Amino acid sequence: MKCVALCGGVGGAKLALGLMHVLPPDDLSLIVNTGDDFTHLGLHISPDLDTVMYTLAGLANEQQGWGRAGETWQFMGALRALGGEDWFQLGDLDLAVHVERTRRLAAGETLSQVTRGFFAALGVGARVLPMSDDPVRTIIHTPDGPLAFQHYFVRDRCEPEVTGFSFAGSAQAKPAPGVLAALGDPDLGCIVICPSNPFVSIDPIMAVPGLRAAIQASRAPVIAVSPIVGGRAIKGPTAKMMRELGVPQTAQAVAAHYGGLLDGFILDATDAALAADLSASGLACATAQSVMRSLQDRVELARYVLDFAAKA
Ligand code: FO1
Repeated sequence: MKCVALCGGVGGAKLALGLMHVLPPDDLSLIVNTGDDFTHLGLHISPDLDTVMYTLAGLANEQQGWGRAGETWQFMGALRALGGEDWFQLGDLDLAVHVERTRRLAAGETLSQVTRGFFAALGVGARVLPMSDDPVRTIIHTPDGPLAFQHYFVRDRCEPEVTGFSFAGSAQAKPAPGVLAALGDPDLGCIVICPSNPFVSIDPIMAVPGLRAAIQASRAPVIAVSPIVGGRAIKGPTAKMMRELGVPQTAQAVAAHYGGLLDGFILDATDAALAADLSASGLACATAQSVMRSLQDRVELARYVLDFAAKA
């Protein structure tokens, strides 16, 4: 079955890995959020593309949720000794990706071309597409003014109260090459919205002109996996953001956030009662083991999502 998955940070990369193990490489396209991207120390950093790359290549530091396993921090130590900015940790192995991506972009390559080159070099077969090759930057709005995403997420440790989001550059951004073709493929069997943060991992993708319409126009069922389990986010600030936005921290609220896009919604087994309520409201729901700890969990959830889509 051909599948397109929309993914952001850690939760998205985990399910993407499961999908990669279940589907032949040509049948899986990942559309990855680039709203977290920023320039730091003169380097172009693409965190969600890197989290997906390291995860699919088996190089990820899984406990940390970002960066590489077996990392060393000599560069950061030397940078700190010089009085350089050290709030954003760049490991010695990870640094090679940022330096080389920055060099290739400066030489005129697009983010898609750089991504294709890196994934080929690391032996990852899945088709991984940035949502856009144009700059889109997630801005976090707070009572004290707007914050760049990484300043909110890393420097300020997600502590500021969130009052809203905007995606700078989205109005001028075009879907990256291959994105609309993947979503418009007549043989597409499923569009998966991974259990990523709806606000800062999925909404930036939807903000790229043409993407939401392409998803709506597709005959393929759109299946989302809830990032909220039992009222809590599996990882990251999703539940805190919902609370601050006055949105109930429930899987139902996530389904409502995606509105009419969804043909199906998968909740964690602990939210079975919610699933019954949602099904009664007309949204096809199912429950599964959605907290992915092992590779087997990722593979089984991926298989479950695809089976659910086949029946939707
Ligand atoms: N997240 C942190 O919480 N602290 C860091 O120091 C940090 C460094 C970092 C370096 C490269 C990279 O690709 C990601 C990094 N992240 C870090 C994660 C980053 O903030 C991502 O945007 C989040 O994972 C959300 O997607």
